[in-house]
Amino acid sequence: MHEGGVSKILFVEPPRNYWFIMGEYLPPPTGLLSLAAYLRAEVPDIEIIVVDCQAERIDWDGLRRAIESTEPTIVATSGFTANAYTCARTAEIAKTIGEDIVTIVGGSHFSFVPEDSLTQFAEIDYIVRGEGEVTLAELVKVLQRGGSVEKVNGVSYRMNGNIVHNPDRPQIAALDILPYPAYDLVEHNIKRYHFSMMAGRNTRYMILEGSRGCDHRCSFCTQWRHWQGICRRKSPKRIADEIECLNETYGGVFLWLTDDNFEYGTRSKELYEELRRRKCSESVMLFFQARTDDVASNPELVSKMRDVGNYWVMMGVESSSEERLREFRKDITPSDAYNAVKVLNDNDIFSHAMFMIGARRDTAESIEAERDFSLSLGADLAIYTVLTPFPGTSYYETAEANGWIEDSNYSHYDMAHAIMPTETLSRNEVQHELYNCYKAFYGSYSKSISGIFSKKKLKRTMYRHMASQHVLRKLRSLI
Ligand code: B12
Ligand code: SF4
Repeated sequence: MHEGGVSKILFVEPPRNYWFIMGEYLPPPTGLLSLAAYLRAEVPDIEIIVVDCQAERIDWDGLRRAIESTEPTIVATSGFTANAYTCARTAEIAKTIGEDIVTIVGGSHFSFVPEDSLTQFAEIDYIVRGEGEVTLAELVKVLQRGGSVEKVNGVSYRMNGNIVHNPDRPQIAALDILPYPAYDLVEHNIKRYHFSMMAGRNTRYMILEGSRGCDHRCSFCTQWRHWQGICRRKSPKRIADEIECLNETYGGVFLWLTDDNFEYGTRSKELYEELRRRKCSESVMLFFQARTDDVASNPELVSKMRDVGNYWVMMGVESSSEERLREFRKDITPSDAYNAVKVLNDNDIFSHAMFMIGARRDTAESIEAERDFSLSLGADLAIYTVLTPFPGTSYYETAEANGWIEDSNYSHYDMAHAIMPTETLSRNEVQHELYNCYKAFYGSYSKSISGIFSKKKLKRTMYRHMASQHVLRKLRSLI
């Protein structure tokens, strides 16, 4: 259809709202940069441009002008569920500028609902499902040089009025073969990337991948399914090399590992050995997401990672109820949470605990118990979220089959909007309970004062920033 004409691809990070619960931030578009790097290596004759609307303060009209002036033959963008409409709008703008511009989207949302998305959004030509690098490169080659799209595994598209889903593509065996994300394509923006609440407005924030996938099977989580139930890890040497490159070449200091489950037990010894030999470990602030059981059972390794720059750990505590944890298939206990927070606090690592309310059997009483539990843990930060039925999760299948989903506006699927009622609470009451959780955590005057004047620098930064962000007021406006 578009044979022979492809020569310029524009990767777009569209205008988006930030997640107000964690204050103000500006993240680099790491997923797009990873795709761009692989494409550049595989299809050297294609011109690649990345436009990051947030960093460049470009609104929708500005994006239109950017597409007009760059005259791309392909526009590609990425989104998870809460961002799905911004991807469709990007594709729509491209199509109004030129019907021949090929539009491609990917990411964890579109991968799970390709049929619905192609039905709903006529402006999207191709959906790349699952891992993107190899599929995108093959698709671009076919579009550019001719060939049969039917042979490109991992793609969904329309053909002769039907929607076609080519077979899934096997994933890359070893992640170390991937080139480093193409941060050079956004070099002019790098000084702008920051995460105010976590590291301050002037600390350079960058994101890097240490692994893809997870060996666990939590019912509310899209990640393990997105990566075909397999966990692949980069080697410790490769991760350390990337950390060093981000720090020394680009000045990255606050470095967020995308790994959904860092796994101290299986990886930190070697990563520690790699990092302790490098100068960058003295200046980076590493952020990990980890499981409470793993942190609790590996205090020595946690302590070692602190020595090489791991300052902040976020853990999915989820609930104080054994029953709820079983329902979530989370495979942890509430006492893991106490032990894990203690390990982090003892090692002067910022302890960040995530909780989830709004499960089907939650009541006002059970949520109050969860609130009390969260306050008793002693974590530096508690973030409360609402159980959200993301397409692709097993929870979604149950919720859909039982008719629990009351809001199908994907832009509300940000874990701050209540999407479902529980057996005893209306959706609005769940929303109110979320507000009550934050009020309990941030609302007390004495807690805020002790946070603002805490001995821990990160805690002071966090409380000072959050005090200026009016999170409670914003949450109240959702009720
Ligand atoms: C870093 C991160 C953040 C950062 C910055 C994100 C950003 N750039 O905006 C912050 C902290 C701000 C954040 C916020 C949120 N996040 Co977040 N975040 C992540 C995290 C950890 C890493 C993202 C990343 O860079 N991955 C690495 C890249 C390479 O992977 P990828 O994006 O999946 O891309 C690959 C493929 O999917 C595919 N692909 C993707 N896009 C495209 C596009 C094309 C054209 C093609 C061909 C292929 C393709 O190819 C890529 C390479 O193989 C992911 C979890 C994860 N491990 O991915 C969660 C994740 C994306 N976040 C999630 C959520 C829910 C949120 C929040 C809504 C709430 C919350 N509780 O955190 C907010 C919303 C923010 C907003 N309003 O936009 C969920 C999304 C679930 C879903 N299905 O919707 C995830 C998956 C976490 C999870 N465990 O569930 N997040
Ligand atoms: S919630 Fe965490 S532990 Fe559970 S499957 Fe998802 S990434 Fe793995």
